[in-house]
Amino acid sequence: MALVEVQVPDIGDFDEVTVIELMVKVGDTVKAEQSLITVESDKASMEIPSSTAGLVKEMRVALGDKVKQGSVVLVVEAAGVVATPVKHAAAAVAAPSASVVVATPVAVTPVAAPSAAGPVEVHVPDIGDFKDVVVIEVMVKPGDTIKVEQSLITVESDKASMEIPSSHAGVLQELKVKVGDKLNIGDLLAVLVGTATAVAPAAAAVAAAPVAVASAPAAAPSPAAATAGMVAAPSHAPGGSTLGLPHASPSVRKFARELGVPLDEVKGSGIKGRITEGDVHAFTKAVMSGAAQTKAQAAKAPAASGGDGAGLGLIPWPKVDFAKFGPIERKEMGRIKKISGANLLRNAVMIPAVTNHDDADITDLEAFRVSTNKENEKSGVKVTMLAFLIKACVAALKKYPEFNSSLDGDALVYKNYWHIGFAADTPNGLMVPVIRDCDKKGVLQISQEMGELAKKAREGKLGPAEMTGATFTISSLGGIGGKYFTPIINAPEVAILGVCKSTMEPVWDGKQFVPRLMLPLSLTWDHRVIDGAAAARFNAFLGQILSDFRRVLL
Ligand code: CAO
Repeated sequence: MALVEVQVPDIGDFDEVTVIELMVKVGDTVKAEQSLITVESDKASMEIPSSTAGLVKEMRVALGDKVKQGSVVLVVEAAGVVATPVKHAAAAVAAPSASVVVATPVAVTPVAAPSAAGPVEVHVPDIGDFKDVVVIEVMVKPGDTIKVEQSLITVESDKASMEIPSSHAGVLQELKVKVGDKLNIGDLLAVLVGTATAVAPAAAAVAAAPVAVASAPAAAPSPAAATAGMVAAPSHAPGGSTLGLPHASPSVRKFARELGVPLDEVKGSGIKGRITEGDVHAFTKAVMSGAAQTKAQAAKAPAASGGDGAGLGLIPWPKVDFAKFGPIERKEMGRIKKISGANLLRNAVMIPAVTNHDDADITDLEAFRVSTNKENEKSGVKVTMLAFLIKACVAALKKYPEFNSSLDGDALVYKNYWHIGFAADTPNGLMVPVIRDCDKKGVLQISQEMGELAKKAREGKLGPAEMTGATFTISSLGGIGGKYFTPIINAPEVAILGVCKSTMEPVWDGKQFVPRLMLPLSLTWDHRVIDGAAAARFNAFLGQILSDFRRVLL
């Protein structure tokens, strides 16, 4: 089998372009027309295809090399298929047939009268073989003053991107295309008014045109045309993105678009930070595995502490090298902490929450609880203050049903069941088991279920069904201490009750100060659903029930 040198074909006006991407390596089998390398000038990026099918035996270019027409890209052991057999002056190498963008002067059809000062239509010029090129960028807007040859839009095929220049000068009255539109030669792009200076006919609508170098050598650009109006794809200027577009080849951008990858979030590993197909692959993998998030994802679901606030338009989270100030130890947070952290952050950020603080006199209730526990000592079930609180809350939720509702768009969903969640402190982090149908259960049964669920939570044995469906949550720090706090609502619930440690306090009974056991209550509520007055009434009602539990029966 013959060894064939694949050369850079006629690339028009570009006498020296830089190799910015190698798309094949020694040992690869390439097809005819398959892209081998990407080269870039300051005006265009283009993929150089293979003229020959076969096995790559030798690479003759490296990243950063400058190449020009006739430079040998690689040596292929030809498989016998030659794309467009053409005798080349330098060697018997076929030139690529239709994949290289070069500049060629072509008249726009139709061209408006050059001297007219009235509206002038600008059309897509001859863009050679390219059909249905996609508008990927609009560079001007109505009202802009446009110069002759100023780029109006960028279009892209799978092999190249190119800018379409204006054939006339004037003020842009109307833009007829938008990003995503598919265009062909002659399509109306824009309407200009005012000075309508047209380009000299020969260069009027010179645009990047794909030229089949081998089959149509006569179509190569004249130097005059090339300098006059040719514009081919400056969408990836070296060293970063230009005009807001990421630094990547057309095929990589097409690939990213197909996958829905936001290319401007992909870090380029190629020369001058260029994004390669491998980078897009790696980014996709990272997002799919949960190791990374797109900005859109982060905005929807801010991460526990890793959220950088980008979606909220906040300044980034401070990054501090704590080791500079003293010895440190770094420990990854557990799974539950990460999950609950993300939920807490969302709820704290998205709910306009307000907290009302109040005290309930539980002197009599506590006495009753202690005596009940004494009587029930043998049963093994200890009645807790939290169980009484759950019953009291169900009574308050029934009286004020919006506290037992959820927001669904512009509607409120009122629930005719009363499942109460309670925050449980576990070695793995905060969990919220749910006791179902608390309206149908007595304090003893609630106490018993609570004990079992709290135990399961600490052992990490709660099933998903035991943690879902709550209509209201109580977070009790009563066994630990504190006075008041501001609990975070457990969405989609609309309120949560925080309870702290009861203390004996002097309370004025109208005649004198008497010692009463006072329980601090902190009710946080969603102000979209509940008003401050309703929250105060809810707390006051709860206080009444707790001070005289017989009211639960009413
Ligand atoms: N005031 C004074 N004492 C109280 C009290 C209160 N409000 N609530 C409970 N106590 C007492 C109990 O009577 C018990 O005392 P005895 O042992 O003398 O009887 C002691 O505190 C311990 O109670 P407990 O914590 O075992 O039981 P509980 O029903 O109060 O709470 C549970 C159960 C699961 C809620 C609790 O163990 C827990 O995990 N609390 C933490 C919840 C939490 O972390 N909330 C914060 C969420 S926001 O980060």
